[in-house]
Amino acid sequence: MPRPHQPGRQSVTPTANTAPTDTATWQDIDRRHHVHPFIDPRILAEKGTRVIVGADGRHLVDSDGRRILDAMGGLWCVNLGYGREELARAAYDQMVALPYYNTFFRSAPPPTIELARVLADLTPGDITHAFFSSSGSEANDTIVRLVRRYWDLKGQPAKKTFISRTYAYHGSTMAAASLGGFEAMHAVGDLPLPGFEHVMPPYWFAMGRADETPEETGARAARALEKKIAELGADRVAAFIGEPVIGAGGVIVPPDNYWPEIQRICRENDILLVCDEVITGFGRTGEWFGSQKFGIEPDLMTIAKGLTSGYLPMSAVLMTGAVFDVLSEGGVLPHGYTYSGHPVAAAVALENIRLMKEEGVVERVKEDTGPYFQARIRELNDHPLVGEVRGVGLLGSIELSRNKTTRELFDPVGQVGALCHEHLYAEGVVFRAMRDVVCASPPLTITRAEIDELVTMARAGIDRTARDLGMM
Ligand code: PXG
Repeated sequence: MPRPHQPGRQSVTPTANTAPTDTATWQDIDRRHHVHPFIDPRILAEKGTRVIVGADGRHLVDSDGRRILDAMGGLWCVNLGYGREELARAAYDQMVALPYYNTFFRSAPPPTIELARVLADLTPGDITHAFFSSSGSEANDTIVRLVRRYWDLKGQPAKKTFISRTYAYHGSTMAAASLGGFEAMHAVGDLPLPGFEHVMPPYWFAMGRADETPEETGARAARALEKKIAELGADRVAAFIGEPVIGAGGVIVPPDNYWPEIQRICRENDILLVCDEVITGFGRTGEWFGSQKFGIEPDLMTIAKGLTSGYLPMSAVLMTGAVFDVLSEGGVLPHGYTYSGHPVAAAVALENIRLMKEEGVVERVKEDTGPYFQARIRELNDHPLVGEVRGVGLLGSIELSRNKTTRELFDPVGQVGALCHEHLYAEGVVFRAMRDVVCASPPLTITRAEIDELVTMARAGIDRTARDLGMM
C-alpha cells in the first residue's frame, strides 16, 4: 500500500528497510557509495542528490516534502502515473502465487504466455511473437543477435550491418550504445562495435538547410539511408533501426513523408525495418504504437518502459510471423535472460494494459490531452529564447535558441539547456534537458489543469533562463 505523504516533514522513512534520516544525510551516503548514470560525480557532489521519496498521480515528493510535477513520467515510462494500487496488487498477487519461474527450455508461467498473446493482438501488422527481457537495452541487444541469425538462416551471412541514426538512443549495453548515435556514449567502451553505421535523422531545426522545409529535410534524411545502403551494398545491410520519434535525443518529430519513404527503401533493398518503440509504445503518440501514428509496419519492434508503466522492469522484442518462422528453422535459440518473461513483471504489464483499455487512455491522448498539450506548449513559440517547439501526443520538446529565424544554436551546446532544467525544477517541474532542448513526456493520465500548470511553470523557468542570458 502506498504511504500517505506528509509534505513538510524533514525526516522520511521511504521503506521498511531504510532508517529515517534527513536530506543531507541521504546525499552524503549517496555521494560516498552510489555511482549514478549520466552525471558528472563532481557536479552531483556539489549540488547534492535529489532524493525522491514518494509520488502520487503526476507529482513527485522529495525528501524535503516538496511536490514537483513530473513532466518526464520518470524517464519516459510512468504512463499510468504514480500510486496505482491496481498495479501494486497485481504484483503482490503474482508474487504470492508464483514469484519466479523461467521461460527457458519448455517452461512458462501463465501471465507471460497471456502477455505474448495480448501483445500480438495490440500491435500493428503481422506481429505475432514476443521475446521477453527486462530492459530496452537488452531488447535491442537481442534485436542485433536475432537479426544477424535471421540472415544467416536465410543463407545471406554477409547481411550483418545495422544502420541507425545520429541522436538515436537505443540503450547503454555495448550493442545498444553502438546502435545509438551519441559520440559521448561511443567514447565509453570503444564504440560503435564493427557493423554499426549512422545516418542523419530528420532533424530540421539543427540539420535542415537554411532554405529547406521540414519535409525537404525529411526527404534528404531518407535519401541518406538510401545512399548509405548503396555505399555499403544492400547485400551487407541487415536492418535499419529507428525510434518513430527520437526521444532522448531531443524529441525529434519526423515530417509525415519520412517514415513511409524509409519503409519503401527498406523493402526495396530487402532490409529489415526495426522500430524502437521503447518510448513511443503504449499510447505516447496518441496511438498504441508510434509506427501506427506514422503509417508503417515494422518487421521487428522493441518495447519496454510503458509496457509496465515503469512499475517493474520488462521489455520485449516483437516480431512478425515471417521473422519468427525463419528463426524457428534454426532450431535451438541460444539466447535468453534469467528474467526473460518474469511472471511478476508480466502480471503488472497485463494489468497495465487492461487499465489503459478500461480507462480509454490512448483515446484520451489522441483526442483530448494530446492536442491540448501540443497547442499549449506551442504558445511558448512566442518566447525570445524558444527556437522551436516540437511534439506529438504527450511527447514534447522546447529547443532553446538565440535566434529562431536563423536557428542559431548556443556555443557550447548544452549549458543553456542545463541551466533551464535547473530553473524549471526550481519552479516545481521536472523536464529532461538534452543539449539545449528541454523535453517532456508526462504520465498519460495528466489532466488539462496539470498541463496548464506545466506550461505556466515552463514559461517561468524559460523566463528565468532568458534573464540570466540577458535576453529579457
Ligand atoms: N530505446 C529507447 C528509445 C530508449 O529511450 C532504451 C531503448 C533503453 O532502455 P533501457 O531500459 O535499457 O534504459 C531507451 C531508454 C534519458 C534517458 O536521459 C532515456 C532512456 C533511458 C535513460 C535515460 O532521456 N531511454
